[in-house]
Amino acid sequence: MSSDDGGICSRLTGSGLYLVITAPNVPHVELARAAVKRGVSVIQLREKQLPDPELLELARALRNVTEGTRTRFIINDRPDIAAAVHADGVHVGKQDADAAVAREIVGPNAMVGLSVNTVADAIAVEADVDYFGVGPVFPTDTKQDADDPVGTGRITDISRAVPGVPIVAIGGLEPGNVAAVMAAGAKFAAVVSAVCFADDPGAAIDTLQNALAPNAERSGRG
Ligand code: TZP
Ligand code: MG
Repeated sequence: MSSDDGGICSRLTGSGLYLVITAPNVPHVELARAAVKRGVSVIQLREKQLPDPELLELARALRNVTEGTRTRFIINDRPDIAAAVHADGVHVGKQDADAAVAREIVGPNAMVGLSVNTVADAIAVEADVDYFGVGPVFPTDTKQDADDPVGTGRITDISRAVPGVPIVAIGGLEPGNVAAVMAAGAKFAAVVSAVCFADDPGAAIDTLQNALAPNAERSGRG
C-alpha cells in the first residue's frame, strides 16, 4: 500500500493461466511443480475439507515450490494460513473474511482477491482488493453452491466499470472458451477441473496455455 496515490500496489499484474488446485488427480506438489515449470501465472490452493494441520503443511509445501519463481501463490478462504506461510495472497468470497479484514491479516504487501459477480459489488470494494474473481462464467459441476452463470458479458461490464482491477474469470473454462473470456476483458483464466481432473495435467496446462496465447503473457520458467 505504498503507491504514490496511497492505493494498493500489489495488484495482480500480467495475464495468463490461474490454476486453482482442488482435489487433483496427482499429488498437489507434483501438480504445482508441473505448473511452475510451464510458467503458469498463479496457483491457488483451494482445499476446503482438510484439517488445519494438513492444510498448513500443504500450503508450506506449495510455498516452497513457488518461492523464487514467477508463479504467484494464493490461498483460498484462509488469510491466517496465507500469512503463516507468507503466500503471495489470499482469495476470499463474500461468505469468507471481509476483504478489509483479510487485508489486515495478510498485510499490505500480499494480494487480496475477492469474488464479485455484479458491477455494483465491484465498485463497492474496488479500493480494498487486488483482483476480482468473476464467475461462474459458464456452467460448472465443480462448485456445488455456485451462483447462476454470468456469461462473458458480465466480465466486460465489470472490466469497463472498474478498469483498474484485473479480473480472474472462473467457471466452466476449458481450451475452447478461454480466448473468449480474455477477449471479453478478463486478465486471467482460472480453472479447476480442466487441469486437476485431467489424466495428464501437464498436457492439459499446455493445451490451455496454447489456447490463451496470444492473449496472455506467460510467467516464464520458474
Ligand atoms: N468459483 C466459481 S466457479 C468455481 C469456483 C471455485 C469452480 C470452477 O471449476 P471448473 O472446474 O474450472 O469449472
Ligand atoms: Mg471462499
